[in-house]
Amino acid sequence: MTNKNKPFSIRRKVIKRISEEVATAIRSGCPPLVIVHGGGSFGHPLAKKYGIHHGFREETQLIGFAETVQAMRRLSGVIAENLHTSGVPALPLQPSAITVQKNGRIAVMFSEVIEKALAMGFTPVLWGDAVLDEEKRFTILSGDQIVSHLSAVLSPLRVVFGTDVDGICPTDPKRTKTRPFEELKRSELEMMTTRPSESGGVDVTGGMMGKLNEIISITSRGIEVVVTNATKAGNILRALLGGKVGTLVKP
Ligand code: IP8
Repeated sequence: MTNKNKPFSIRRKVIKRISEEVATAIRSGCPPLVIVHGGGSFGHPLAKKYGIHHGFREETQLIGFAETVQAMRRLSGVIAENLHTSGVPALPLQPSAITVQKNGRIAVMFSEVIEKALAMGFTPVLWGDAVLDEEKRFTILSGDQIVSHLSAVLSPLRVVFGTDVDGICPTDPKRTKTRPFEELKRSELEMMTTRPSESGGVDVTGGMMGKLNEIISITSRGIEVVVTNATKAGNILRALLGGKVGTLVKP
């Protein structure tokens, strides 16, 4: 949804198309949805510039933390507006306002508001954010960790990861020609020793490797995960409607 190599760049056409696919999925009977997006070219460059992911070290980082939170509000605002235009009642819920971490993992997340919003028919939207931390004072919370945490709370039928590659591949698809696995068991994912592809551009939360680790924890709760290429039209829609597109990771 952003160009990670260029700070504050939005891929408007991609956001618009994905919003329309989400709207079509909901109209076609997709169960209630929670949307979580990453930091892209809004969160990561600022987090890196001020070292927010390393924790609090000096006063000058405070403005950087605040700027990161604000940049993420701007990105999520664009996403929410596109969803609204498509007819989705997207409700932005700022993770830094409902979460405290402990050493980089979620210690408290006030998820009751998410559950209540879902029950009313809203589509809650959360995002990777800069958040306060009991040990590091503050740090970066990835969208992937939010998804993993919420899947324990909400027990979804399926989790869909929209990326810019075709699925989980044996080698880095951005460097070598390779095809994604159609299906993987969690045990196979755990055993995969080859280094997975790293996401391009600046990423302070572990790129594809961070995602795979969260996928392992989601599938360990009995929830299936689909990793698909969201830059290709129709994939998000098909994945939301239960189709096989990209890699399906079975518990
Ligand atoms: O892109 C990181 O979220 P992610 C959020 O899901 C920030 O890892 C603020 C860098």
